[in-house]
Amino acid sequence: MKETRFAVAMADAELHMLYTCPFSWKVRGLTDYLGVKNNIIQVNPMKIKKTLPSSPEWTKTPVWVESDGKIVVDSTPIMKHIDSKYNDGELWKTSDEERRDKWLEWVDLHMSKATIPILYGSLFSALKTTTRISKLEKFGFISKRLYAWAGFPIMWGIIAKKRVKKDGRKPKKLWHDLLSEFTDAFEGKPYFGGDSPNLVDFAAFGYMRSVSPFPQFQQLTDHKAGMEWYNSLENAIKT
Ligand SMILES: N[C@@H](CCC(=O)N[C@@H](CS)C(=O)NCC(=O)O)C(=O)O
Repeated sequence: MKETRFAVAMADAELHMLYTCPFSWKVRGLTDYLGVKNNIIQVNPMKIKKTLPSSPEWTKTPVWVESDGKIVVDSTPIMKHIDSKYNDGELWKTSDEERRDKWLEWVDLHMSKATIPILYGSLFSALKTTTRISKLEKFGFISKRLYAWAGFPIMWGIIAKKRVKKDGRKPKKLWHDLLSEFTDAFEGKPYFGGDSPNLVDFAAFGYMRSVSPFPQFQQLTDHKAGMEWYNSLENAIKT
């Protein structure tokens, strides 16, 4: 279903993304699942404002550019756009719009806030994260080194500490609670969307997927229901 649909569609849409950006992964998981071919433009994190095609009005990743030049911004609207254009809106259709909308909002509100604490919540994990990010992202020669060493005290000391304190839970506990709450809403099915995933699944997947290149991901792997969902979605995306 996926390949044929895209075979007739345009081949050169662009996804401007940061490799470690959770919002970018919401879109990337979806395009991979649907088989929507696109050029992935990995943005230099230090040059976002200068290089994004949506700049200066919108200076955040992800940004989606259609082959006709139409620019779509903001991860959730991008997901809806892609599903509607390449998939007849199948992943957005539901018999219970209230449930879908409520949970999409929940995912965007809560899961988005859980990535920073787990990645930067302690000084050591912050160091591991910035070092890894400096390797994964497309930095320049100097900014790569600067980011790895100067980035972690900032992320830990200023941003993550405040978030962890505000929530009150350890980052691992926060993730486990969120995964339980989310998977409990599946009503006995393998996905939020039922027997197959829908856009709410892909939104949640993006947040979790963005943590996966980091060693802290290990802290999530003992959440049974969460991992079952994550792994089966990952397999569905690959096949
Ligand atoms: N609501 C936006 C948030 C996007 C966002 O905050 N992206 C981050 C990277 S993960 C970014 O580009 N930050 C740069 C900035 O805020 O200047 C979405 O869902 O796409």
